[in-house]
Order: sequence, then structure tokens, then C-alpha cells
Amino acid sequence: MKPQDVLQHPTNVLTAAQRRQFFDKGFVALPDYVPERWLARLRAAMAELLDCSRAKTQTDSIYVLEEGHSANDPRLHRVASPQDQHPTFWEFMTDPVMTDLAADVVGPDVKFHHAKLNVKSGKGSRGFSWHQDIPAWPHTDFSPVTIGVYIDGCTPEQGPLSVAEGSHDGPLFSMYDDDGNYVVKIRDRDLGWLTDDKIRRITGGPGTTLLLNCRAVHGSAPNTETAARPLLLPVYSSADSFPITPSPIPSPHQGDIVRGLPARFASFDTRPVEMPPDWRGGYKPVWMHKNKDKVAY
Ligand SMILES: O=C(O)CCC(=O)C(=O)O
Repeated sequence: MKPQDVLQHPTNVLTAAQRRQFFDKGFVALPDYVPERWLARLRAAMAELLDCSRAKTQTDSIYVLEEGHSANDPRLHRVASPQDQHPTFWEFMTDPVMTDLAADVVGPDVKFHHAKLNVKSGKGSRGFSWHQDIPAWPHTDFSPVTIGVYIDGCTPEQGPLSVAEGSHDGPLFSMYDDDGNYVVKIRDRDLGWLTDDKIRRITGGPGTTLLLNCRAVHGSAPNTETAARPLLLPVYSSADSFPITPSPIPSPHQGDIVRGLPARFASFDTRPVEMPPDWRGGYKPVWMHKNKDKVAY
């Protein structure tokens, strides 16, 4: 569904000005949005996943380990598809606290695509280079939205998710490096326009929530504090927006309608998107490429 059609529907959670900001700037932040009763449950579920990771000695398709990880001191960069690892995450992602919010920017019929939990353990070595999300999972239009929830909040030193304001209205950049590797990183020579005054670093207390347009240029620095910086990142789209490539982070829930009704017709936006590699046979994670800083997926 296109923004002009979404705007025909009343909002559930956002004010009209907040929704306008999302469409004009490519993001909107909601301080302390998720209530503590949910945050407590999400923390408990995350603690269970962290416990499971003690048995891991190397990164796999679910657990991305941070340097220094051990059974005694589990350190995670990311958990892929947390909703498939613990029921609390799926309950949360299908609760109106999330789906009504998604509906404000994708329209009343909402579809789930995938999710990640970026734990970003303290004193970590990894950030996320500047990139755009939609080239990794192209859809028939640009309705997909990532809703980021800081489970414990985020300080400026914890590597806040940072957005280039207005960049969703600009071009899509290549996510390949000069050797043809799919690195989900914008080349330095394509970033001359990105001056500090355009960067919005999203910080805030526990439950602070960010809606991020799928075309927006974003990234984050490593977490230099001791405490981890868990950020839960489910992705939703309009029900009439369809993925056109296999997902790099597959889930049995991909395509589930989590609010409203399925679509009979697809929505199309003909602006071009660079295609990712053919992932039918499985995804080669970015961290398997030579340069470890080139991590986004
Ligand atoms: O967790 C972060 O700080 C950034 C995450 C991100 O950009 C991504 O997962 O695509």
C-alpha cells in the first residue's frame, strides 16, 4: 500500500504529526512506548536465549556470537528469528501494541516478514555499516517497516541505531562491494552526501521504539558500554505488498497476516531495486565475508 492510501485511514497509536514525520523523514521515534509489563517478559525470554547460546562455540544461522563468547560469559551480537526460538517474542509481535502501530504506517491489513534481536553485547567489536534494508528483501512496493524496540533503552555510547534523515526519498545504493560480495554496506564513495547534520541517533529509555522506512539509510557504531543493548527488530508490510525474493532470515511465520485481512491484489511501486544474490539454496551471512565490520544481516 502506498503512503497516500495509508493516509486515508485513521491512526491507532501515532498522532497525525508523528505519522507525517514517518512519511516525510523516513523514521519516527516513540520514547518509552512499550510498557514495562511487556519489557519484563521480553527480558526473561531473551535471558533464556542467552542461556541456550552457552552451548554454542561458533556462529550459526540463529546465533551470531560476539567476540569473547564462552559458556561462562555468553556474548551475542544477534539472534535471528527470535519469534521462532521463544513463544513470548511471537506473542509480542502479534500483540496490538505492535500491530496497531504497524498499521499506522502500512495500512489496516498487516503482514509479518521476519525479525531479529540485535543483542549487541557490551564492549563489543561490531557495529552495523551504513546500509538500506529493502535490497536484502525486495518487495513489490516500499511499504515494509522495521519496528525497533530498545528492550533496556540505549545511551549514546551503546551504538544507537542512527538514521540519515530523508534518505528514504533518495536512491537505493548498491549493497555489493567491488569484488561482487553481497556485504549489505554502502560503498564509501557513495556516502559523500552523508554529513553529520543529517544523522539522527535514536537513544532513549527502556521501551523506546523506532519506526524505520525500508529505504532509509541507517547503521550503528559498536557498543562501548558494559551493558548489552538489545534491540528487537520485527519487520511488517502492508498485506498487499509481496516479497519477490527468498528471505535471508526465513521463518515459518513469514507471510502471516497479523492484523486485518489478506490481500487479493498486489500493490506495485515500479522504482527499481538491486537484486540480492539467489538465496534459494540458503543465505551466506555477511559475517562469513572477509571483513567482519561489514555486518548487517
Ligand atoms: O542494531 C542496530 O544498531 C542496527 C541494526 C540494523 O541496521 C539492521 O539489523 O539492519
